[in-house]
Amino acid sequence: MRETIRKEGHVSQIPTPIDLRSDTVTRPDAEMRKAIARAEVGDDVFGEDPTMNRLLEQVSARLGKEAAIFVPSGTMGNQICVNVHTRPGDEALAHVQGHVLDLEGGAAAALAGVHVTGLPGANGVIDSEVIRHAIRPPNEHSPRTRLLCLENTHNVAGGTIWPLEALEKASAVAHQAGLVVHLDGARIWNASVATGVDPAQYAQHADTVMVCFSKGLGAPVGSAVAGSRDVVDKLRYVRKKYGGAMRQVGVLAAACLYALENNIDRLADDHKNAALLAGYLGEVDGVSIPHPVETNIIVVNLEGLGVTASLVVEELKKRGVLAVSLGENVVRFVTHKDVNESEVEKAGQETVEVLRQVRG
Ligand code: TLP
Repeated sequence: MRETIRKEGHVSQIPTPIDLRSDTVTRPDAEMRKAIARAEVGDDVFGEDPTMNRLLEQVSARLGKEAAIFVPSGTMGNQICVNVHTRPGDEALAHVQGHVLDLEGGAAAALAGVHVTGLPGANGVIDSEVIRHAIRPPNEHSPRTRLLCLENTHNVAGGTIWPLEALEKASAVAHQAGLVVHLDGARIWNASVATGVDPAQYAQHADTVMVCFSKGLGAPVGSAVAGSRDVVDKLRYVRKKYGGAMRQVGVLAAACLYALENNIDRLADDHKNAALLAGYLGEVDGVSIPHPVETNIIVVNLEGLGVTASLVVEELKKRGVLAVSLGENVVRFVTHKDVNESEVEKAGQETVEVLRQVRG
């Protein structure tokens, strides 16, 4: 892909970067834009947006829940659930690298008054015994452990998938102790395509499930939370408080419906491309890929090279490849519908060269 720029009277061709920073960078394609243009709309705060109502019916059906609510971002979806499931002073449990704990601006503490305790777990999967031990017995000194947040696929652990059985066990331990279970399923579609497990099978083990349309599915904006009717009514109230109740949202819902109907199966291509890229990166001495590449995310550890992630990200940028640093020595690459196989191959070749060059 190339784009044309005009500078001082010249027309020159510069390569468009191969953007592997996130699947959030995907843009609505021509067909999705047509669906957006055709959308029937109404005021969603009055519950009168027909396209939104269709989306919510479809989301709750796909996730096997009674009802669903739309939110502008995955972060808001997770955080309204934290708020509804807890009282100020309560404790929530999450993976130590969980999005809800680490990547949402401290919102659980700032907005819900909840502290989130991070639990270890290989590839983002927390063992049910670890959860059992972390749940505090009720007493007048300790915070009340009220909520368990799980993430499938797990972003920072490299897009890894919760085995259904492990999810069931984790959820059972939490429920037995009277906790509520929330599933951050921002990329549940990727987990489902990679395993063949229906999203509703994952969702059945959680009281609320947040899903995103704006990542690999390619919608410009939008996430939803599904759960019981009662919990969704409570979420509506908190969404309003957090500023997430919107008006003629049918234009967004149309994009999300289009994404659900057309862009799920093709996630398999992103997974193939991620495996392809991992193959290139794994060739370089000193570079390790600490988690299995099961979906569309590749987390690369550069400790063995003795160089920082930010240096590698800078060098890659000069060669037209974009990735993000997830820490001093960790770089993340994400494949998605706006990068094709040959671009991924090119990115792989450039990255191998950069890694060999910076190692000296
Ligand atoms: N993740 C983004 C960044 O925030 C890191 C990304 O580029 O991957 N849950 C999970 C598992 C996520 O990966 C994300 C976004 C969210 C929630 C939040 O979604 P948004 O960005 O819509 O608030």
